[in-house]
Amino acid sequence: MYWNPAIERLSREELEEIQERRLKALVNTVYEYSPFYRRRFKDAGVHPSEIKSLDDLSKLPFTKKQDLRDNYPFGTFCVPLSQVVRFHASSGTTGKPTVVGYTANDIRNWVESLCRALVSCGVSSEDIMQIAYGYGLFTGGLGFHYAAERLGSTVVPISAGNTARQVELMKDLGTTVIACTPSYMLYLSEYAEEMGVDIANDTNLRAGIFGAEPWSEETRKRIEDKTGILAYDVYGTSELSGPLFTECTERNGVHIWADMFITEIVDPETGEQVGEGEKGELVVTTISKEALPLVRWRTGDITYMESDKCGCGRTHPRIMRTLGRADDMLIVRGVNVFPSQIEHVLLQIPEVGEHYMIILDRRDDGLDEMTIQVELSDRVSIDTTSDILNLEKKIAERLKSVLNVWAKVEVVNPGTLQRFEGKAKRVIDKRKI
Ligand code: DLL
Repeated sequence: MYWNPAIERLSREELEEIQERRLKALVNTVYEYSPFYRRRFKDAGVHPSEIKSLDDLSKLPFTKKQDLRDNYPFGTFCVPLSQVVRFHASSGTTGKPTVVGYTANDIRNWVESLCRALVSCGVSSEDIMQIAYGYGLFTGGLGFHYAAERLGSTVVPISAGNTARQVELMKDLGTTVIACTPSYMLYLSEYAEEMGVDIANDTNLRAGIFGAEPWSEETRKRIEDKTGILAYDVYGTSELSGPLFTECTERNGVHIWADMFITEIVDPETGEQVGEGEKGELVVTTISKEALPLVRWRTGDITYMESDKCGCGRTHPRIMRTLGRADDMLIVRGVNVFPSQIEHVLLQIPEVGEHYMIILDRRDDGLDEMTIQVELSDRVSIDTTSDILNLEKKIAERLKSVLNVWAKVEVVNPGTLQRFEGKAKRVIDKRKI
């Protein structure tokens, strides 16, 4: 099933033709209407007239989160505020928030993008969708809300949190699809169990659309095993509009709609484009946004791209599961470690539960120390101290073989570590406090 079959199955050549046309229009618009971009282009010594084909993309300067912060709140907008119909904003925990503005067309295109995505993972007007992403300035709730309604699905706009109510309404209203962070789904399924509700047998839930934070294949498997649903990945960032892209039923990467976005993967250090299938930072140029168009937006997310035609028949390129953000990378005793690698190792060990915390500290002798607290799975019973010690040793050895750095492992009882209703925060870096 397709939402927009004519566009979703365009040939590569036709898509490139659209991209080229829209890219030329974009550079002219931003140069004319945005003092920020005009200055940027001048500093980079490039004029819109030099952008003649997609190959010229790399002549353009990058745009970064700091640029939006430096020009807070509206300095990067390309339309007068009278044309802006909505704002969203990032939480701003690490500085000024970034504000995103939308024209009526921007909202329409955002909805179009997510409708294509939702249909590609099998959502239809028959579904009852429980939207458990936060509503408000965060883009998750309202993004899903508008698209699900446009599809004709029945929306349960419950927002994040209030977990007992989530379980109760899921049962009573017959929710078939849930949208929330994967960490919240883990918590919700555990909570349901405590309430005596078995999601697999006592509810109609059949699929979940999970994203807004990195998650591994192992987490997907754990969620699916616990709840009997199919778990799909959804990717997006507030600056690009919000949740925009999901996996299709092939579940082999997230389709990025190439008529609206041009994607590149670059080496995060040098900014040079890398080859097909090589890992690097995702850079996106928006070719249909009006209020806040982004030229070569550095997402910070590390992934790789596949552009061969997908088994679902869609021609738009796919990005693979993101490894995390370049700035999430931890440097422990000089070794680069992504939290997602730790999750990958932990959840392959059957005795281990789904919840973990990574704590970094600096010892008196100046060396970094990484402690990983992980819960014992509620499905196994290990009682003796020596069994726990053996398990901790096994986990530490597995981690060392993948990460190349030792971690101190502490196995704790099920239910003792913090749970999250929105994006999980699993790293505490005391070295920075
Ligand atoms: O998280 C938008 C969103 C809402 C996406 C609901 C999906 C579902 P921001 O708060 O701006 O926007 O955070 C964007 O979250 O750069 C990634 O680092 C991370 N992220 C989002 N989706 C995924 C995913 C929303 N599927 C930042 N896998 C991005 C890994 C993800 N990381």
